[in-house]
Amino acid sequence: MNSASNTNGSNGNGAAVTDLDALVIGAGIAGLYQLYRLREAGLSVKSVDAASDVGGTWYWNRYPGARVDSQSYIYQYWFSRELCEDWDWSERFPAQPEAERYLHYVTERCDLRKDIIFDTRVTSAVYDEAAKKWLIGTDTGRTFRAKYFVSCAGMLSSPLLTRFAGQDRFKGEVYYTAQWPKKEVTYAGKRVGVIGTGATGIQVIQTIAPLAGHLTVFQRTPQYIIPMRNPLLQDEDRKRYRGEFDTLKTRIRETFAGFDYDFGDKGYDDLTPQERREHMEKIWADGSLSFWLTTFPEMFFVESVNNEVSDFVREKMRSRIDDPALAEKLLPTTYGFGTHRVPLESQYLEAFNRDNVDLVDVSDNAIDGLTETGVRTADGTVCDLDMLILATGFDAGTGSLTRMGIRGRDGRALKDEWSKDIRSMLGMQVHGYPNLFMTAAPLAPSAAFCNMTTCLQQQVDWITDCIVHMQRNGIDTMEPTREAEEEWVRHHDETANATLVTKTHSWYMGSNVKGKQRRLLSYIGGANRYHERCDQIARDGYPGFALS
Ligand code: NA7
Repeated sequence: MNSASNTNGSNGNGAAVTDLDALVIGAGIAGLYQLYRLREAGLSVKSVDAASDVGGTWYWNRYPGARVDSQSYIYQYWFSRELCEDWDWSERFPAQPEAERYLHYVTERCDLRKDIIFDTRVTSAVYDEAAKKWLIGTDTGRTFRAKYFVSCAGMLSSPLLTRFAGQDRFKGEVYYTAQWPKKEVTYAGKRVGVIGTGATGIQVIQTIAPLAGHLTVFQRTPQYIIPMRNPLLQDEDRKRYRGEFDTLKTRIRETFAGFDYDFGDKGYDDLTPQERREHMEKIWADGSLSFWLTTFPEMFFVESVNNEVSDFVREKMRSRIDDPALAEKLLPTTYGFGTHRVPLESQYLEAFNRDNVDLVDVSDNAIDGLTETGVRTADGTVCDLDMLILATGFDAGTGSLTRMGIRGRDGRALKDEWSKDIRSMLGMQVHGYPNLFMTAAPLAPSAAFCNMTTCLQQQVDWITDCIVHMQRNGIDTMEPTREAEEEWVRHHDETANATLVTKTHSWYMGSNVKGKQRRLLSYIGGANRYHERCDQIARDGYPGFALS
């Protein structure tokens, strides 16, 4: 197999160019694995990352309370039994430091660090049609030329930072959850404000409520939540999941959402009201995302079923809030349970029962901007603060790719094309961008409806197989045909539009970013069905793709 890595060309401006077979963007879960797989396949490959170390999501999101919502023994790599044998997960749902340590462990064990270039952000990636290669520029001035350009830049890695008028004027401390500093942050005696009550904001709020002098939570949309059951893992637990390594490895690719649990055999209509209640109570007690992803499939399609589940969750939530008036603010009523990301939590609602925590409802009294001293709402009230924490979300799916300056055949720009129409083939390639491969990109199962590590590894495996196929068969370029891409987009939209998910405002639909096209970003037809389809395409010699 061809393998070449050298610095022997120039980018036309006289600067040296590093020639590679493949450049991988990102050194998070997907990027590390992609680097490993391509290197094992004999390609010359490097990874670049804007961060100063490995970890991706778990590098940037080191905010207080950051934690994985997938079970640790599911949230891991499956390519090596030894990695699993030699790593002891300490909790059912690991906190950020442990997830980050795990990725460091894999990096060292697989000797990946030597092929990763840190503190380097891609600023341009232009396809050279004559050379059939990508020329990739970075903010450090370093340039790469590669046949394959593989983005593992993450689905939730482009944070929405500037959200409010006068944001620079605030004189207190400001922290962004997605760019949390490594230094210690203290809350004692301080008036702290948190804007955002998504999965991130919830983790922050429940963690710092007992630490802050006073905490003010600015909530625009209340969340349905599931209490996390998070026991410490014992030796017998670790022995059990290690013993099930092969079974689990197969199982997670066969379920709807890439976990070890799945919908049961009986649907909603097969059960009596009493049985439905028992069914919900039983899954609720598991304290995991299974209540969202396995209770009733009908919940995603049928409004009456969704209402019943939503009522159940609201009832559970209400019982934990002391003040009935506060409960009305904290209980979601304008959308159905599960139609956007359901966070797991620990003592989130109890935080609002504390004397030092206030909720400011900004749903009909919007945040107007920041002043020197705090947050001003539309009614003119200013809430004075010493510290403001912004947990205001991401330009999901598209953001990490559109900011890279990607230009494909005929000078087309991905940013322009996706500003009008977010399209892809299986979420892994885009027509007009030969040999650009993507993980966690729009129209594939991802954070929304799939355990991230399952989907990412499946995509990396598929991409690697494509690249190996091309290398073995002397194929220079691969890109989806317009027709095949159109067919995938249609299937994706039909599947999405049959669900209630497309009726709810959230980052899933891109509606959290002004002007962004409203299209479900993640494929909701099932990670298992998606996986089968991808495999079938590979087995059939890649129909729907132009290989030349
Ligand atoms: P999310 O889920 O997009 O949450 C962002 C939060 O910020 C959400 O509560 C927003 O309210 C709120 N927000 C954003 N802009 C404003 C303004 N202008 N005023 C008030 N509130 C605002 O991001 P997360 O980081 O929590 O989670 C992203 C994913 O990361 C999560 O789903 C997991 O998969 C991991 P809104 O709901 O828009 O009314």
